[in-house]
Amino acid sequence: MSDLITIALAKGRILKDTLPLLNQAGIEPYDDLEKSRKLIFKTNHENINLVLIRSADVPTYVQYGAADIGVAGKDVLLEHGGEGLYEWVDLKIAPCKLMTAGFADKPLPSGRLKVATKYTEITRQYFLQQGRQVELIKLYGSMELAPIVGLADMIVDLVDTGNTLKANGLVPKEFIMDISSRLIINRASLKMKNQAIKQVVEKIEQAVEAA
Ligand code: PRT
Ligand code: MG
Repeated sequence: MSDLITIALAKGRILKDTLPLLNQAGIEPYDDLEKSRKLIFKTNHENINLVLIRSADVPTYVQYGAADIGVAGKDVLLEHGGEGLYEWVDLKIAPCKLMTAGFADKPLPSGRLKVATKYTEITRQYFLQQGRQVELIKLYGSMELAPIVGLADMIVDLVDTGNTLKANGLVPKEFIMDISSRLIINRASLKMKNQAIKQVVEKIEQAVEAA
C-alpha cells in the first residue's frame, strides 16, 4: 500500500491554473474544486487527497507536514521564508511581476520614502540591496489606494496586465522580480514517503513539460 499524500492547493487564481495541470497529471478530484465549499477532497487516486486553503497559508501547511506537497506563489514563499520545505519545481503558472508603482509625474520626496505593501520581506530586501532607506507600511490588500490618500509615496505589488494600476491613476516603475507558482514539498515527507511523493511529483513534472 502506498503512503497517503496530501496536496495543498491555493484557492483563487492559482487554483484556476493548477486544475489543468492536475488533470494532465491524471489526478482528478471527484468534486468541482471551484464550486464546492468543502476543504478536503478525495481523488481518483486512493492515496492522494487535496486540501484547498488560502494562498498565503500553503507554505505553513507544508512546513508543518499537514500537507506533503503544495502549490504556492513565489511571492508567498519568499514572505514565508521557506523553512521546512523544498521549492521543487517552477510550475510556470499564475505568472506576474513584482513591481514598485506610483504616480507618473509626481516627484518623490527627498527624505525617507514611504512604501506600502503586503510584501514587506521582499520589499525590505529590495531596498536594502539598493542602500535606499524606506519606511515600510504593511497592508493586506488594495495597495493602490495608499498613494492616492497620501498614506505612502509608492507601493510594491504584483502586476499582470497593469489594468489595476491604470484604473487608479498609477504606473508601474521599478521591476523587482518575476513571480510564478512553485511546487513545494515538506522536507520530512520527502524522506519518509519518498516513493509515493516521487510518483506524484513526477506526474506533475511531466504535466508541466507538456504544458
Ligand atoms: O485575494 P485573497 O486575499 O483572498 O488571496 P490571495 O490574494 O492570496 O489570492 P489570489 O487568488 O489573488 O492569488 C494570489 C497569488 O496569485 C499571488 O500570491 C501570486 O502568486 C499570483 N498572482 C498572479 C497574482 C496576480 N498574478 C495578480 N495580478 N496575485 C495577485 N494579483 C493582483 C495584484 O495584487 C493586483 O491587485 O491583481 C492585481 C493586478 O493585476 P493586473 O492584471 O490588473 O495588473
Ligand atoms: Mg488576491
